[in-house]
Amino acid sequence: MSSGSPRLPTQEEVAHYRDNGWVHLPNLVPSSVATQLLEHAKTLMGGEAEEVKSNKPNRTSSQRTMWQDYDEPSKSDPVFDEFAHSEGLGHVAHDLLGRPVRYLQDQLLVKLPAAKGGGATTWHQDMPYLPFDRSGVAHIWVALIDIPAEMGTMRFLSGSQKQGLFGRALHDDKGDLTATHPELFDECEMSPPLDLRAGDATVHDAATVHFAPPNATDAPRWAYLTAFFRADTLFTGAPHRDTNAIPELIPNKPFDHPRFPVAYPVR
Ligand SMILES: O=C(O)CCC(=O)C(=O)O
Repeated sequence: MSSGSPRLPTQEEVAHYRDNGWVHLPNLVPSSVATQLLEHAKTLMGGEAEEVKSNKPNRTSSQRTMWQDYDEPSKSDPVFDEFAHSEGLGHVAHDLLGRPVRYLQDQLLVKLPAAKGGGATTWHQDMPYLPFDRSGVAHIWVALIDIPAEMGTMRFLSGSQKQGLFGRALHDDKGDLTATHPELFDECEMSPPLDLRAGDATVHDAATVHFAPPNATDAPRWAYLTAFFRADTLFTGAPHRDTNAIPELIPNKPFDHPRFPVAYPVR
């Protein structure tokens, strides 16, 4: 991988993350690293992200418009493997959470132009989907190209991570959180539209309510997500695609398994 580990968040950025449940990290990695990851993403997914490798049978029709997604590129591509499992990236998650962290997963999330069928990522939290007994999960979402707001950068309800959990909003027949919990949009301030440069990131807590508008440009939006969680989290035993195939995981025990290594501090 071309030189350049992620930079660490500043004290102000850490404070912003803990207070608001999200933070914008300009230049988290050099743009050359983003460009290298983009090249490898295109090799895996095709130049227009026409290859979708995930197979999620319980996905709703609205969910299918949100992204062309490719799960776990780090399993098949050494450049993603090196980046996702780097000590430097674990260190970023550690500093934001203020605790030792384990690696959870990675995913390419490409939002197609609205004119080609791409839709909004509807308002949701990630936490209700996870088989974890406690909060403290960071999603690091890196722009692999320049992503202006109109291409679909995320918006967050600041402070919503402190309000509780509001259900599996991506699957709720009643609609997303604007329909089921409209009060949240009065109680929490919405983050501003963000223009990201290649190599910039947003990081959000899995309990933070978030959304991304449809991609109003004519080019695909290329983003790469890695996720980290508190190393002392216990497994609840609930079904999840990242844990279903791992019989060694025991409910009410930590995730002591090579699939979920402690990313920082590395012993
Ligand atoms: O890429 C997107 O549009 C949304 C990503 C997201 O929901 C997440 O990272 O938790």
